[in-house]
Amino acid sequence: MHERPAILGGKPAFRELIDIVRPGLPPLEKLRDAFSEVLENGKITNNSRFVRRFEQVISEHVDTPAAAVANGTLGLMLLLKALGRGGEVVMPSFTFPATAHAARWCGMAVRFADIDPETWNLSPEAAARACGPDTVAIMGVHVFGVPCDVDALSEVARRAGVPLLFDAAHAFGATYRGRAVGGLGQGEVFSFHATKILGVGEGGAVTTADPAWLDLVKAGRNFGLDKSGDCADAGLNAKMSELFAIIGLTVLETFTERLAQRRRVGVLLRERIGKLAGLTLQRIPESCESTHQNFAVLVDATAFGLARDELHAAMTAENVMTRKYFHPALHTMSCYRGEAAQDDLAETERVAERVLCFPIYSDMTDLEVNILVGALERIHADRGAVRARLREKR
Ligand code: T4K
Repeated sequence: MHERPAILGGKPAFRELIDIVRPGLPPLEKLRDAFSEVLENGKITNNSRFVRRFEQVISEHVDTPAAAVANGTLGLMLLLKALGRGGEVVMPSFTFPATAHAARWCGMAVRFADIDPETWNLSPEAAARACGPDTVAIMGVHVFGVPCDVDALSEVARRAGVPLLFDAAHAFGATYRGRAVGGLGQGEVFSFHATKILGVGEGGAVTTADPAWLDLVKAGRNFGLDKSGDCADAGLNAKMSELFAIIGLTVLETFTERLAQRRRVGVLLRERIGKLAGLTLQRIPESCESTHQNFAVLVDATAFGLARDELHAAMTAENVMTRKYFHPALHTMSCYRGEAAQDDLAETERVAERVLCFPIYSDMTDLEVNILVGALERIHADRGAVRARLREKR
């Protein structure tokens, strides 16, 4: 007889809970010299040597000038503030709240447009429909590290006469038609949160080829102070810490290898998990290289035999952390429900109601992949009994 899923009394797949994310932080000895230098000379913040070096290396990676910031959310706010006016920003609702919150904090309205049913990224057709006289920007999100349809969105933005921006929080290292994410929109924003592929703790970067925007972001991260000591606008304190920049520089030394490892793990998970009936993978267009920031599937309750939340409960019993990124969709959240015009967001709702993310790390071993997939297969094989047990528990 095959082993039973943990939810039916079998042994959990993992002895202890495995996190959805395992940051790839460097060992202390790699950081010691630079940390000591900073702790001894006291230059721990205010865009000193390591932050400046970090943003230089980031800009070399993406071939676009960069400004380091304290986190991705503040980066989004500073980029939107550089547009300099109110109006409406067209964006997907299938994203992390930070994308919309940034616009809200800048006094801009949010106009949600639907996503592509296969890539789960902002649909160019829906974005075109959502653009109107108040639109001041289109903000795509490279969801889970899969680049948006940049060419089609560029055309929509060109026709609407507004800039195309990207929330690239998940996508440092991703490419679109051989070009690095970071240089695809007129402005893009990375997150270097601990959970991200280039995770430093807290951090982010705004990349833009527009020198005026770059100056505004750089002034904006430092209270709005310009070189003459004047504040043309009310800025923020969005400076990155030197200590996080040191971690970032050290992580960057091995970033290319880690990204390649992660892609290998991503492809393996896709091959294995994609075979199970009722689980749909995010489409990665051939022209793109994803970062595999998150490994997400859509769970079709009928075809898989369990609904998304049932699978989540069964995986939790196996000591596997899963997450519903991004559920609930933003337009259903209390703070956006009242937002004026709403498009038809049917695909967003379909995806948000079914999505489930599984652990993925650059250093995930083949054994870990086997154990994880094995648990999933056992749950699928016993889906009828699993469902009955979960219903009893309710
Ligand atoms: N745009 C998009 C599309 C985003 O996804 C995000 C952030 C942003 C913008 C804003 O960027 P930042 O302002 O954050 O730079 C996490 C992150 O806090 C957030 O950065 C991220 N997206 C979002 C998708 O996920 P939680 O609430 O899910 O994290 P938490 O604390 O539950 O941890 C998740 C997993 O990570 C666990 O397995 C534990 C592990 N972990 C977490 C932390 C904080 C670690 O191993 N180490 C850590 O230090 O939000």
